[in-house]
Amino acid sequence: MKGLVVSVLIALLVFGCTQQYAAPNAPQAPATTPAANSGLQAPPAAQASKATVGISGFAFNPASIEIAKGTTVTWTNKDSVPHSVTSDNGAFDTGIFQSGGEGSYTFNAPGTYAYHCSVHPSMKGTVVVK
Ligand SMILES: [Cu+2]
Repeated sequence: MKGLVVSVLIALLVFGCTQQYAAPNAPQAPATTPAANSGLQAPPAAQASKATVGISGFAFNPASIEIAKGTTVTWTNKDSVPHSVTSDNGAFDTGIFQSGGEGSYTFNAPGTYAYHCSVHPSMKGTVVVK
């Protein structure tokens, strides 16, 4: 009896595996272009530059940063209260994010972007995009 149970279990295991591998009859994506071009290293479409600004002690740190256009800036809230990163002229707004949260924005146009925290307007910072 015990041997039968083991046999059934093995049969189930084998069947389960076989079925798993045999079942997908889905059309395979044609492995054309990526493999064919594998020798060519395409240049990164856009340099996904990143920068980070911490928020602690009710201050942006660093308060002013200079970045290349196309850079995504991420602000990380290290305080115990919510903050936001809100453009002074309405160009962008991360919305309010909680302690431990973060907000980000990608700057695609050169310029000087002054911002503040909508919860604490005395908190100010600047992003200079070259
Ligand atoms: Cu704040």
